[in-house]
Amino acid sequence: MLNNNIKELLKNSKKIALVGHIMPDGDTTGSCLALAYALESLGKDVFLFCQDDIPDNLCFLEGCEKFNNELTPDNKYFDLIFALDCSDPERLGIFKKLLELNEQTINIDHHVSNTEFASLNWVDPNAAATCELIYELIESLNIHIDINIANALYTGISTDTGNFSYSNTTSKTHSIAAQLLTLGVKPEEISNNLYRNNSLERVKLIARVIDTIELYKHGQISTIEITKDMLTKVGADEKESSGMVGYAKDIKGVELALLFKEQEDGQIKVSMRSKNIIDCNKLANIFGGGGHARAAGCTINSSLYDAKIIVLEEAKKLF
Ligand SMILES: [Mn+2]
Repeated sequence: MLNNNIKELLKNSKKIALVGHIMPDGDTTGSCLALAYALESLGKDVFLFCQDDIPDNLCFLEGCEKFNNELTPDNKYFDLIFALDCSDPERLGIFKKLLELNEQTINIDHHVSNTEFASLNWVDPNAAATCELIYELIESLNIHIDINIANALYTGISTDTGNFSYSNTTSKTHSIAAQLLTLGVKPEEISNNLYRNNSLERVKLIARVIDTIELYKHGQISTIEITKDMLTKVGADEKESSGMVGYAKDIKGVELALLFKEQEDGQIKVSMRSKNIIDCNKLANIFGGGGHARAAGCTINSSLYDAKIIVLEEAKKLF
C-alpha cells in the first residue's frame, strides 16, 4: 500500500520540502498548505516552495505567506521532497533543482499526463483534485484535521471541480467535502473568497477578453484571447487573468474551448477545455503539453496569431 511507503519515508525524515507548481492554483496551494500543517503537527520542519506568487483570491488561506520563491544555501537539502499537483518536473519551475539535489522524492498528483518523475509516485487520475489524495494521506496518518487543513483541502477540491460541477466530481469528492464541512469548513465563506472577490480591473479585463471570442467548426470550437496589451490597458496584472477559458466554454453548442494567452516571455500559453467528448490531454500532447481529458494546456513558441492557426487545425481533426 502506497500510503505505507510514504509513512515509512516520513518516519525517517525531519526536514521536509513541499513544492507546488508554477502559476499556482487552488489545488496545488491547498495541497501544500494542508500537508504542511499536517506534517508540522507530527513535529516535522516543513518548507514550502512555489516559484510564482499565490493568487490574491487564495491569500485568505492561513499560511499563504509561508511559501518561499527562491532557494537559499541552507534551504537546498532535505530529508524528503514532496511535489504536489505537478505532472512533470518542469511544473516545479526553478525548484526542479530540488529533485536533482535530493534523493528521496514523492510525487502526489492526479494528472493523467504525469511522468512519474519521483522516487515514489502516487498518481491517481480518478481523483478530482490532488487535495483528495492529501486528505486520504492525512487520514491514513491519523492526523487530526484542524480548520486550517480543512479549509485548504476544501479550496483545492472546490477550484479543481469548478465548485463541484465538472465531470471529475464524484461521490467520493462529495463525501470528502462533507467530512470537511463537519470539521468546520464554511462553504459560503470559501466561495465568497474564491469566486466573488474580483477587482474592478479584473472585471474590466473580462469584458475585453470576452470580446475576442470566435466560433469555429459550426460553433463547436470557441477561441478566446488574452494579450499583454489588454492587461496594460485595464491595469490588471497577470494573476488577474486566470479562469477566463470558462467564458468561451460556457456557450451553447461549444464542445471545445481554446484560450490563447500571451505570456510575459512572449510565448503563447494555450488552455483547452471540453464538455463531453474531445480529449484535451491528447490535443495538448501534440504540442508537448498535457493535463486531463476535460482540461489541459500547452505552451507554443510563436505569435498568438500563428498559435491559433496551428492549434485550431489539429483541434478540427478531432471532430
Ligand atoms: Mn489539480
